[in-house]
Amino acid sequence: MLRLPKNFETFNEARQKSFMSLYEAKQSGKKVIGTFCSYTPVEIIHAAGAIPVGLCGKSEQGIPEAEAHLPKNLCPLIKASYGMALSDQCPYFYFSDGILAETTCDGKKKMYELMSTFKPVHVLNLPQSKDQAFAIESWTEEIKRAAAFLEKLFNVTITEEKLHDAIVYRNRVRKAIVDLYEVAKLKPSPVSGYEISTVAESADFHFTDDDLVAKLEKITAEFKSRVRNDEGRPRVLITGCPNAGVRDKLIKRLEELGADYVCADVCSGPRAQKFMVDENSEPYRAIAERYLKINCSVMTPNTARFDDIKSLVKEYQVDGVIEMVLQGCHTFAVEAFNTMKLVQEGLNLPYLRLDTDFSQSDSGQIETRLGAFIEMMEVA
Ligand code: BJ8
Repeated sequence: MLRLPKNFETFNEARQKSFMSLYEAKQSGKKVIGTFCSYTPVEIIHAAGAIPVGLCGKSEQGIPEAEAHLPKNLCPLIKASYGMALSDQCPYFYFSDGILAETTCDGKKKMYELMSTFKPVHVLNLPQSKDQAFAIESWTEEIKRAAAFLEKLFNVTITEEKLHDAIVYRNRVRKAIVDLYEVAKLKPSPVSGYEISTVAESADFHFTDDDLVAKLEKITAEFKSRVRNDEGRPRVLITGCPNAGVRDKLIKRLEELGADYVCADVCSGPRAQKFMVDENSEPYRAIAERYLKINCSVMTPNTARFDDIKSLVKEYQVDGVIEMVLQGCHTFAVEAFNTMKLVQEGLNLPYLRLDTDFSQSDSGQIETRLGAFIEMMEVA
């Protein structure tokens, strides 16, 4: 009989429900692998018979505990992720049998060293540049090495057939998520971007045997059937660091103030979800190729990100771009200079950069800047 975490009673209802579905999966013998990055090839986790679960910290919770071990000026995403794990406050980390981590930014890869003292952690060495010929070779080998870690951890064999089934399944889920995001291409979008992204992100916490794809397709159809009459609201693309930890003070407030959040150039958004794994090639190589297409600022150079922003602005009929940079994230902070140039000079659109963390202390200041930004945008 598995033990519930000691602070289980303090979880809110939604969290308790999601945790209980994972608890039941564990009771039935399922294994769980925690992940922290969009570069983690989840197909090998499925093929090992385990459930992948995204573990990134999304609030201030865990940060005080993390700061006992980590520098205060580190990125809040890293501190919250580590602190939640360390203090047993993350139900998903609690039930993870192991972690598939990656060498993305310096803060994360050094944090994993500390995390490995209380959970089995395997780190994939992600190439820092995807344009070099050796990148695809070494990344394919890294994915095979991670698969071997899972085989050993769970005493299973990842067959080519299981890997193929996992590839087909994840492609279907990705396609359903892209279709969901694309509801916001309608003008006006029938649903708020806050609502769309809430549903899209909840797909990461699907632990039951229900058909996730069917569920997403049903919600997408329902969203498309909605009618909204408030035309003339400016349409915004948000780019930069992952924004789950600042959703309320940024996305929710932006929409309450009168703009529509229609698109995200972030690693969990349509930009990365649109890449599929080739179902007809050698599976490890095909998986490696798919994940290396992700445009994250940890890569150098990362020029394809700017091509993506250009296409997304056009496809989603965007009137302005907001870049959110988390405190201590050097790669996105440096790259922001080029985003600003592209948006202001190349696309001739208003650009707003917000540097923030997971605290609420700057909510008022952000609200004032969002209000002024909305006034600058001209609705096409
Ligand atoms: S693919 S965006 S999830 S690395 S943790 S880099 S915010 S300093 S999260 Fe990321 Fe993978 Fe890229 Fe996406 Fe900066 Fe903070 Fe590092 Fe961060």
